[in-house]
Amino acid sequence: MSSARSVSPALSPAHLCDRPVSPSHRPPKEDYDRPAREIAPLHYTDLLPFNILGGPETREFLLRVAEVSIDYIRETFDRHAKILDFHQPEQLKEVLDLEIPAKPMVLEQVIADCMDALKYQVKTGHPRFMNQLSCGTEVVSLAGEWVTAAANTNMFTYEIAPVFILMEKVTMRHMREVIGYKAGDSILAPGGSISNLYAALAARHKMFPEYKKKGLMALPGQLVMFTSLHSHYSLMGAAAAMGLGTDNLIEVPVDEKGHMLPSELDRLIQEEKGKGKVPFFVCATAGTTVMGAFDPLHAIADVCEKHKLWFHVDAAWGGGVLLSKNQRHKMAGVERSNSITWNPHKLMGTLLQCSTVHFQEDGLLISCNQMCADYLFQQDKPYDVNYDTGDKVIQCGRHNDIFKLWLLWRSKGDEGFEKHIDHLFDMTAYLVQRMKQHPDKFELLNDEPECTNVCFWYVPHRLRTMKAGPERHKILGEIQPILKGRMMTAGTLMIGYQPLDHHPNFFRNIISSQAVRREDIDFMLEELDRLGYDL
Ligand code: ABU
Repeated sequence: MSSARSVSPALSPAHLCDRPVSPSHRPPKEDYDRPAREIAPLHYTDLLPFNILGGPETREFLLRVAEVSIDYIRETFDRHAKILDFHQPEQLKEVLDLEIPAKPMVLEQVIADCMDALKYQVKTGHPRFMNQLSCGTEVVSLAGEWVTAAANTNMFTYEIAPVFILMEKVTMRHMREVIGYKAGDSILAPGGSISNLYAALAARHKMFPEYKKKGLMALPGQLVMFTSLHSHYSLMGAAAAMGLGTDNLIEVPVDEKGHMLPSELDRLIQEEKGKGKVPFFVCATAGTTVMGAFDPLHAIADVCEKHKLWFHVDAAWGGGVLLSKNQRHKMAGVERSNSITWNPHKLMGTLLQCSTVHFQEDGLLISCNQMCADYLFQQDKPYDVNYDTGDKVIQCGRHNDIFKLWLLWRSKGDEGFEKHIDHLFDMTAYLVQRMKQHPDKFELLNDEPECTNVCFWYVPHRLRTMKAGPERHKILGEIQPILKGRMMTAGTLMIGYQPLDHHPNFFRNIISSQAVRREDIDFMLEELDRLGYDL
């Protein structure tokens, strides 16, 4: 899709009607300025657009809701406030009124509903929320999300989202430059899993373009794809969704730090070929979900080149390191990839959700996914229809995820983002340093974390003198979920846990929030000991 299309002469500006818009439906000027009536007893019908004179009340209502959000944000950053007020589902159903009424409710109730929704919500922006890869609340990004909601548009065509489409083009080009791609194409997708799926679909399309039309009959044999044992489960989802079957996602062994072993990749590709299967796609991971390991990209690129396979990098988590001169060496070789997933809603702190996928080759995404729906993607529109990006994806509707990222990047610049990433890594280094000062209480699984994942077991008092080894790990694996339960009940700290390979449950602490300070890390270590000492 590289040929520019001309503006339809029938709709060129010279032919546009220049008659003024009739003012007949505008409210009188003085109505904008009058004080709002008390909104508590009013109903939705007193607001715009039901009441065309309801401008002041609409403004008042929205300001009240904005205040509810702002109060929540302030409390989120208050270290003395709890992260959550945990209730079991049945208890929560009792304290909340969630039923849909037959009759309209007054605006006072609508505002109270907003407050209630936030009252029991986990404050994922709290400096002591370390539970997910996406922690933190970036205020400028939040402002972007508010504006996005006000604009409430769909991202499939330039026709209805002209400014946002241009922002998407500029921001995606900038990200490709940061990656090191000379040209290419990109799209925002609903999450890293779908981004990975887009990459695998494009890879199959590149190798077997007839598949789009003819389906399985176009394939010479059973396709297989490769990813590391520690990669994200979405690769398995992609293998299932694409009709390969999960047995045809080959998991490549990793070393003890969680890096894919390129020699094993090479061996497994040859093994699968020997079975008559058709390898087409390799996914390396830059920042594995649990350990935060970065696969060796150059070595994997060499294997892909040797076997002429598509090289995808899942950097949903780790992609942010590309913005830091101190950290980007971890992704050396990424410029050799065919595609990369990179989620700004993780390390970069953009509000959820904001996931991008980038391709080295331009034109492939649209060639792979285009269905030419006549009602949306008319080719005779009065502008260059190359700006209608919606036909590049298998979705139809696409949420506007770009504005909050673009606005955040404008506010920080590349420089601000570099500081942002460096801060996260500084805090991680501090956490590891502090844990190493107390080896009796904290047993580190990755004592030199590559990303901001710090994996560890908390050791309660009674086990501190027990010999390290599988027996102690087994008991520790049973204790960590109990400690997590205590954290949630206390509401003071949230850290996720999981098993991995032969390791029983351990904590995975994530620092991806700009709010985290040394004092939060000091608090965390003390709080773990306070809550878990007697377990
Ligand atoms: N890609 C999913 C992220 C999972 C997590 O936050 O731990």
